[in-house]
Parts: sequence; structure tokens; C-alpha cells
Amino acid sequence: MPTPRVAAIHDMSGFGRCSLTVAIPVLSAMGVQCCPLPTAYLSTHTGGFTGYTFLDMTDELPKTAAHWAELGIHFDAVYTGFMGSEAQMDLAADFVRTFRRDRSTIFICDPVMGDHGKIYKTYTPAMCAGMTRLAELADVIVPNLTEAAVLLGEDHSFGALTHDEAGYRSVVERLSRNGTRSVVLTGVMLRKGEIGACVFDRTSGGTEFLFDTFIGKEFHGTGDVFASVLTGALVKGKTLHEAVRLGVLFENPDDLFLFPTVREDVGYALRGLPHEEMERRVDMLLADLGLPTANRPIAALSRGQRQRVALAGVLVGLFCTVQLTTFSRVVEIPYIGAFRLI
Ligand code: PXL
Repeated sequence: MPTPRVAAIHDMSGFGRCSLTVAIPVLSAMGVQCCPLPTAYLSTHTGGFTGYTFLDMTDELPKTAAHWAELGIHFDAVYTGFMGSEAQMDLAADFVRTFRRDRSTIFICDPVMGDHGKIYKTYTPAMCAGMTRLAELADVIVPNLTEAAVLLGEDHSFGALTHDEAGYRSVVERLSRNGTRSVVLTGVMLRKGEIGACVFDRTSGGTEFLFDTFIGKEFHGTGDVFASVLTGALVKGKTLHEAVRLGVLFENPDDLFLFPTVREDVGYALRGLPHEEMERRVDMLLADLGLPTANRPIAALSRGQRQRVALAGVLVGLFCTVQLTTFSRVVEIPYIGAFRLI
């Protein structure tokens, strides 16, 4: 399979772990080429910080699109997120129209606008309207509850949001534009201690819930890790169900282990290789990830170490053809900090 290529139209926040700072390493680690088109450069993300810088990169969008079109670049997916100005949503829509010449290019829109009933500080009502227009073009949208309410033109304040199964189903079905757009509603909680997604898949026409254990605290950027894993999995040919499952499972490493020791677990995906080569690669990867010896039982590791082992196992599995040096370089563990790997 040739390396899938994704155009990622998001901001870059220098400090903090979200948007491009997450999308680039996650997609790269999944064996997907990520071509970033930054909407803005901020010194930090907007949540939890004040005094951040904001460089609006609106002018770069059409110029970059024109150059990429001139080069005849094909993207397997266009993946959009946080936007920096009112003009950017329409420019991103132009980008999608230019590069989605046939149905082989999918458009995944994470309609980043807010969370927990609040709209992000830099977003204006015109930007929210623009995001709704942009999301109209998408094959898959990945809103949280706040964003879903905005897209539906409903009250997005926290108390107004739906918290039962029938309500979630109704949200995704109404957002599906008569079943023509897949919807992955994130941050769904039906039972205490669990968090997940409600998914409408336009291919099957069905709606399902996928959950995992809620680790008890939320981190900035987890939505970006989720949407990036989802995007990577989709361009690698996974179904929406598999892609969401992978995104959700990323949040709890303990659900990912198949074997009692680190060596067996990480080595499983390399089982086609001669035994010695498998061991050599596992040792190299683990050394790069700063993990203790491969023969340690997983249960004896700290949570952070278990997350690294889980990440190694998942990503090695996704690769099919494993290129360890690339892998260990791009896994830049600090970037995946949404899962507290450091
Ligand atoms: O994770 C969404 C996001 C992306 N980009 C910026 C943000 C946020 C959320 O706060 O501030 C700049």
C-alpha cells in the first residue's frame, strides 16, 4: 500500500498539545504522510492560557492550495480543525473542492469551535456559521457535544446538552444530513466511569456507541488525538467502526494488551518476522521509548510506561510494514501528551 497522504488544515500551537502538534506525529507514526497547512500560529492553545500570541495565516491557505494544485498533489484525505479567521472556513471549503476531484479523497472535518458548553475565545458567530458551511461538505464530522449543538443551530450551553441514549442517537442522525454524512459524536457519557463516541456510519446506515473507561480527568487536545487517529485509520482502509474503536481505545492502554510481557505484546505484530529479527526490533524500539527490559510483566509497569507499550503495540500493528527507525523517530512521545505519556 503506498503511503496515504493527508492535508491537515489546523492551527499550530507552540506549547500545549493539540491540533498540528498532535496531528503530525500521530499520522506520521501511523505511516501516513501529513502535509500541514497551518491556519494560525499561537504561542499556546487558547484553553487554560492567557496572553498567547496569534499569527493569522489566512493568506497562506489559497497560496499553498494553488501551489499544491499546480504540483498535481493527490490527497487521500483532507482533515480540518481549528480555524483562525472568518475567511478560513470558505477557503478550506475551496481547498476541499479543488482536491476532492473524485471520491477517493475523503474529507474529515473536526468542527473545532468549543467544548463543555462554551465557544473558544477566538471564535466569532460568523466563524461558527462558516464552520457549519464547511462541515456540510464533509464525509465524516467529529464534533463534541457543544459543536454538535452549534452545527444543529441549537442551544450549546452545558445544561442544554443531551445526556441520554435516545438524545445522542437523535443528534447524530439529525447531523447525518439524511444519512449522507458519517458522524462521530465525541465525549459521550452514558454510564459513570465510561466515555466514548456515538457513531452514525453512512455506509451501513446504523448508529452505535463505543465506550472505554474514563480516566477521570480531561486533557486539552484529546479530541485532536482522537480525530487524528481516526483520520489515519480511515486512510489506511479501516472501517469507521474500526477507526473509532482505535481512537477510543487509545485512551485506555490496559484494554490494548494481549500478552503478559512487554516483549510478547509488542512483538506480536511482528510475528511474521524471523524470531531474532523480531527480538532485535522490539529491543531497539523499547530502548528508543525509554522502556525497561522487554521481559518485564506489563502489570509491573507504571501507567505512563503501560501507555508507551500500548502505543508501541498499536502503532506497530498498524504499520504492517514496520520501519522502526522512522517509527521511533516520529513517535516523539511528548507530542502524545494528551495521554500523559510523559
Ligand atoms: O484542541 C482544540 C484546539 C485547537 N487549537 C487551539 C485551541 C484548541 C482548544 O482550546 O485553543 C488553538
